[in-house]
Amino acid sequence: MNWLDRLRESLARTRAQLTARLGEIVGAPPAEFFQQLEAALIEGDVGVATTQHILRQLSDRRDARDPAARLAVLREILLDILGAPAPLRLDPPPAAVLMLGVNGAGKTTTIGKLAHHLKTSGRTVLLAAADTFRAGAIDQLAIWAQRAECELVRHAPGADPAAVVYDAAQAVKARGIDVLIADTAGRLHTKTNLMEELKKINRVLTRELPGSPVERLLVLDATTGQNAIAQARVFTEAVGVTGIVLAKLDGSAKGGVVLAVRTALGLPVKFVGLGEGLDDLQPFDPPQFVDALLTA
Ligand SMILES: Nc1nc2c(ncn2[C@@H]2O[C@H](COP(=O)(O)OP(=O)(O)OP(=O)(O)O)[C@@H](O)[C@H]2O)c(=O)[nH]1
Ligand SMILES: [Mg+2]
Repeated sequence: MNWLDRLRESLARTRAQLTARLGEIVGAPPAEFFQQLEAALIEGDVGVATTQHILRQLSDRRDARDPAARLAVLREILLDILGAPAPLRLDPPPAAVLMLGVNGAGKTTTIGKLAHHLKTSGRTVLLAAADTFRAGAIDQLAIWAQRAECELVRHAPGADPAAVVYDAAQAVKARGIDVLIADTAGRLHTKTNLMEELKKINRVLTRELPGSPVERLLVLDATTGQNAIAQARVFTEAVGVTGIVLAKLDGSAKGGVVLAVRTALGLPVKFVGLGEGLDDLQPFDPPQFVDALLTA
């Protein structure tokens, strides 16, 4: 199956909710069309604010009064919201990627998949096991390092995560490795001390890799829907998020949260996770996404 088919399959449940409904209502009189579209978007977890934004844009467009043109106009509006693709900043090397997110969002799995993706595109990768908090977290990352065939810097469980990141930064500089990816402990975004620890890790990275791009990717679980927005706000305030990875889009009926993330936070979605395998991470492509969402 190619990437587009995988994406379409992953969005099947969101699409079933949205597109089937759109098909039924697209020829309806304007008032009814808008009312039904609003309900469909809210159910697809597009969020209230983003839904209102979409409806406002749509009602401002004269060409959307023609039922035959409605879907095409809607497509344009969604594309406008999502903006241009936002690739990872990795140059000049060594670059760092700090993986953030609440417990179980999909950070460690995303790191494994991202390492594989980067290696496939010809970059060398080193993983830093800076989740020293959860039992088993270091071994879990070690398994991914093996699968993706990349290097790993680890300390003992319970060690200072900032010290792991410090050693990893020295290692990428000394060995000429292109990308350092740091795992972090899942944390309740409400725990202040844990957020402070994250700031420290981030400081070490920027200090030890001067002049290097540091991506701070927030992994959001697509199945949590609107709650993801609240999480993103807190991480953004703590360390300044540079992009979103929307994990577990496969099987979620809430793919619309991609749009909410973009309008509510102004943050680009950089990758989507479509499963638990090495190949299941895809750079986010707005036109592909909108087509997979709207085309039955
Ligand atoms: N279906 C699916 N499952 C995923 C995806 N990404 C992660 N998972 C699963 O989600 C669960 C949690 O993933 P982890 O990568 O361990 O999450 P984490 O954020 O590192 O969790 P903590 O370290 O506990 O904070 C695992 O069972 C993963 O296999 C995805 O894109 N699709
Ligand atoms: Mg983890």
